[in-house]
Amino acid sequence: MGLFYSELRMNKKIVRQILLVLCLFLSYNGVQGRKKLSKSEDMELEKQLKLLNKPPIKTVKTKFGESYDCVDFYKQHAFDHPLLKNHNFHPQMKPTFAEIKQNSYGSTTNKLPTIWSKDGGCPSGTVPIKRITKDDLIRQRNMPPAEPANEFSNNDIEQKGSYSYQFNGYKRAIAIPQYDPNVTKFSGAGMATSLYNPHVEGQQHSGCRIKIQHGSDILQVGWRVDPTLYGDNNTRLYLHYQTGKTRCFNTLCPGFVSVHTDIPLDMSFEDNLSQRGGSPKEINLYIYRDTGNGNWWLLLGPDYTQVGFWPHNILNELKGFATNVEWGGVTYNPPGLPEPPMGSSFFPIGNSSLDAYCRSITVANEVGDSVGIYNVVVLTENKFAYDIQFKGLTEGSNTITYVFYGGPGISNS
Ligand SMILES: *[C@@H]1O[C@H](CO)[C@@H](O)[C@H](O)[C@H]1NC(C)=O
Ligand SMILES: *[C@@H]1O[C@H](CO)[C@@H](O)[C@H](O)[C@H]1NC(C)=O
Ligand SMILES: *[C@@H]1O[C@H](CO)[C@@H](O)[C@H](O)[C@H]1NC(C)=O
Ligand SMILES: CC(=O)N[C@H]1CO[C@H](CO)[C@@H](O)[C@@H]1O
Repeated sequence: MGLFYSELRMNKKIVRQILLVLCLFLSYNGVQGRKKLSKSEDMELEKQLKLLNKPPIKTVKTKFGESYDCVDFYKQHAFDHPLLKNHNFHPQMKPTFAEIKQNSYGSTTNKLPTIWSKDGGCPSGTVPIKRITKDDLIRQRNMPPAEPANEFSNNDIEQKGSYSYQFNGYKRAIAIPQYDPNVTKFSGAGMATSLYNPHVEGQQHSGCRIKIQHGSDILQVGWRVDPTLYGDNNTRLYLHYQTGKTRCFNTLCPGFVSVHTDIPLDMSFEDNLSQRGGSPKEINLYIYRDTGNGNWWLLLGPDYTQVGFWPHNILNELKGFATNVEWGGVTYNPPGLPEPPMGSSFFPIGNSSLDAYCRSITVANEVGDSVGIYNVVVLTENKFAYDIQFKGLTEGSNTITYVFYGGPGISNS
């Protein structure tokens, strides 16, 4: 028995080493490939860069030393979308929401971080955009396929309990609202999420998000550690939308219209991360549909700062309401490599200072009123790697809902 196990371990070790060598070889080839770009490939990249990078009015720096271009509102890449050619948007645009109920009380609420150096951020009438480099484009060619778009229903989850099959490399630990006949159409969702920096390698990524969906239209906002997307291991904000054959992150393809001069969609949270056992650092994230015109807004922070919106006319099913909402963690591992850690990298035990969480989860109903969610159904796609639990905790005179999620992934040792 002992021999068998140690042999197995040995084999695993060898396999891992082979994989590692393969990876190194592949990435070495990648670097070589970079030098060997054919002339036409190179020209294609230059063309893409020219489309993506608009001439800046000014370039500013964050306190972490990253540069952002301040791009004239009207020149942003969003407006290269064929359906936005004749838009009448302007930098002072505001949504016309029914009042959003302040539902994110609690002692750990943070103000939105200021990310700019002491020289300040972008001037009004502009939006901050990270300049894309050729290396970014080459690296992003290795982005995995999008997360499968199946919509979980309460029935699916209750019947199957825990999915444990390989899901195209994606693993989720998520909560969805329990079916409520009074709220079947959603015009938004929100949460406060604690910020962590799970360790990822190679093409793995790990994060947490809100996802709202109707059929094959999906909008997401969250944070993630994703070196393939970002070229570093920082915990960063991300947006993703998919509709028809279009799927894209942040402003890498046209669609999302930024209005805020201070908030880049890929902003780093590197000095505002939670340390396990300490008081959690978090950010409030909301996606709300403007009941007036059907545009979907991204709001951020405890004051619902208006960052920008997905115009309704670039969407299909989400021209109307969402039929599904998810909160929770997602990881990706390329085939043959282990699952990375998720959240705080530990299985949740129901303590907000030890576990990663989504708290004060809300939806907006058909008429746009924000509704706290007190009953959810939870799903873990690999219960050996990740777990999730839902809990209401009394804090002062309030009950705060927590979706605790996370786990170590499949350990490498
Ligand atoms: C749905 O709304 C009706 C009428 O307001 C109410 O009586 C009922 O309790 C609600 N159902 C649920 C599940 O909340
Ligand atoms: C991210 O972290 C891994 C593991 O520490 C490291 O191997 C890799 O070089 C880092 N990637 C970047 C882009 O910094
Ligand atoms: C949660 O964890 C913290 C840090 O370890 C500890 O101080 C606190 O007592 C725990 N809370 C509960 C309710 O167990
Ligand atoms: C939102 C938040 O907590 N922001 C803090 C991030 O960290 C910096 C430096 O530690 C603080 O100055 C911010 O207030």
